[in-house]
Amino acid sequence: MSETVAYIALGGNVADVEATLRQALAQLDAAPGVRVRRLSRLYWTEAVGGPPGQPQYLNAVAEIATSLDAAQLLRTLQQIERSLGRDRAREVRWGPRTCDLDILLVGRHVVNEPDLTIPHPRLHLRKFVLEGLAQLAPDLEHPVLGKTMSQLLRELDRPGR
Ligand code: A4P
Ligand code: MG
Repeated sequence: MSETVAYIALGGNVADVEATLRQALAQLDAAPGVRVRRLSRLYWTEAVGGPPGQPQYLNAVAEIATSLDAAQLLRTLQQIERSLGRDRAREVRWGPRTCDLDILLVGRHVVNEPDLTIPHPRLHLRKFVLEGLAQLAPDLEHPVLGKTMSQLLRELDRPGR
């Protein structure tokens, strides 16, 4: 079966986030059709958006190899989020959460469905995602913007340029 390399963003800011993110990774690696290949370092970041005064987030990016298509991968991630106690019905947009798993990139695929956008629509705007991506894959090109992950990160470090 053919495998695609994909990148997943992990983030959370409630309870013992490091333990939660490590459980998420273990579940991801155990899911049918998914292998975790590499993990960026785990890093603390200031909350972006959402209600004021949220605690910092712990973020990381995982590189996986998968035989799932993007929709199946999204369902797998949402199942893991639920099993780790995430309850979307009680959440504020961009507010505190135990574990958020987002699909950043799936090979060079471009998906524009009502419930799934790949590359992740805010990937290039967010340092908390690009830091991990640029660590794992600095020369990887964004399939729509045509810039590498390290270029995108540099551009965020120099706003207005
Ligand atoms: N969806 C569409 N495209 C994707 C994709 N590529 N990956 C849909 C995952 N999901 C995707 O997501 C809402 C809907 O997006 C899903 O039903 C899915 O069909 P969600 O996880 O329920 O809600 P969310 O996470 O609050 O929304 P979203 O848009 O993923 O939020 P963001 O933009 O990821 O922001 N600050 C720091 N420092 N670190 C963080 O990790 N995270 C957020 C969440 C805000 N601020 C943060 C952080
Ligand atoms: Mg999400």
